Amino acid sequence: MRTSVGIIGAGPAGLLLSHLLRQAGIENVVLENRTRDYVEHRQRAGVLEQNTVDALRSSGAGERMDRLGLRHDGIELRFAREGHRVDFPSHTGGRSVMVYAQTEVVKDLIALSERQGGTIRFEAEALAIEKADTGSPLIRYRHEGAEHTLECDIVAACDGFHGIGRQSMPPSLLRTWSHEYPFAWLGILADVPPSCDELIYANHERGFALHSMRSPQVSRLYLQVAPDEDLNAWPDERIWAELDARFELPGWSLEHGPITEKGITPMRSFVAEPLRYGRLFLAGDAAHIVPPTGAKGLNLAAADATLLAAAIIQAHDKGDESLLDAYSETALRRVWRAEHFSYFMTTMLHRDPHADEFAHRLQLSNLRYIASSEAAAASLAENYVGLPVV
Ligand code: FAS
Ligand code: PHB
Repeated sequence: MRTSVGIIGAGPAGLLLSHLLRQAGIENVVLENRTRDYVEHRQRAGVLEQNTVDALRSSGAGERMDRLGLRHDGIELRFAREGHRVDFPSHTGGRSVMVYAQTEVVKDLIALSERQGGTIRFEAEALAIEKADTGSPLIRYRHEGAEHTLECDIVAACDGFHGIGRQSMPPSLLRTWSHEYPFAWLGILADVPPSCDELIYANHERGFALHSMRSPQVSRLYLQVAPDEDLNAWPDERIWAELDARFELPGWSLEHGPITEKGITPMRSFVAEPLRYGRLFLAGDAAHIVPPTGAKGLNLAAADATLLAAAIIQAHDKGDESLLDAYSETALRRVWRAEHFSYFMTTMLHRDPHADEFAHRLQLSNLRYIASSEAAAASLAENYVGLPVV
């Protein structure tokens, strides 16, 4: 089989890239090793920054998001038994975020591909990327028990942290940086209306907690736990008791309800450079990972897809490869900004079990500064809603 762009991975990066290329009339094929049902129900991100909202809307993929998504104009920082709201529009010229789960974005993009004659091969495992340093790269993949070859002009590895894309870069070319955190997140979905209209990020001496949501009927909540935490040690009652303790605020209480899903997410920062080798390009988690405290994972994937799509379209329509040549440097400038913001939010809000009381008081000082300074609040707001994709 032959196509213009071979895309590995039907996550946000691969699906948005495929959608944007199809809108521009550029043929592409997506190879996804999991089933459609699996990728549509894999619980991950919950917040879309302004750029992602704009990209979905402007490309005709935002109708259901605008119908079901929840626009959020701020977040609450909760610490020392106080709550302080950080407003977004007043600090960012009207920009905000949308609470709309990654699962829903994936469903919308797959449904659009199906309606518009796109090609997504599910249960198709990419085995190798070959000839990336030539004008005719190819992807070897297994589908329905047989091995196949997909010949392309360009390969986009949108195959996540454990995919083959990054591993297909020459080791002599690739440089990586990583940082592990001494904690993880225990996340739950609960059939109970959110206890607050907005997200609450809580710094408590017992540890970090996050109040988020999926709809007016479903809450999404997270607790900081040890990196090797045993999920079996967390019955529902213990989870609710710990959340109550960490969100404590006079006159406020957390609504409890049936927990329908629970899981533990490790925390790491990771960046690989460069994002290109010949006709092979990396996008999304294949190239970088952020701790979810800054709600940047999905949004970085979407920004990479937007940048890479624009570069491929310009090369295809005008024969001008200048954006393709600049893709790695342009994307990485944004990646490192999001890495810093995610590290900043994570280290300000989580209790490092190895840190001393001095570190904790620095955290409280930083939180009080954001709560009392327009400049500090504006800096958090503009990073949270997402700096323009340039
Ligand atoms: P993805 O990992 O989403 O997609 C890659 C796809 O490639 C997968 O479907 C995979 O099956 C496929 N693939 C891999 N190898 C393949 C092969 N050889 N052949 C074919 N297909 C292959 N971010 C937040 O902002 N907030 C959160 O709360 C949050 N929670 C998370 C929880 C978990 C458990 C994880 C792992 C991540 C979380 N993230 C969160 C980050 C997450 O949203 C990612 O940033 C986002 O999924 C990145 O999208 P992609 O780059 O498309 O990668
Ligand atoms: C979520 O709703 O899953 C969510 C929201 C904000 C974050 C991380 C996760 O920072």
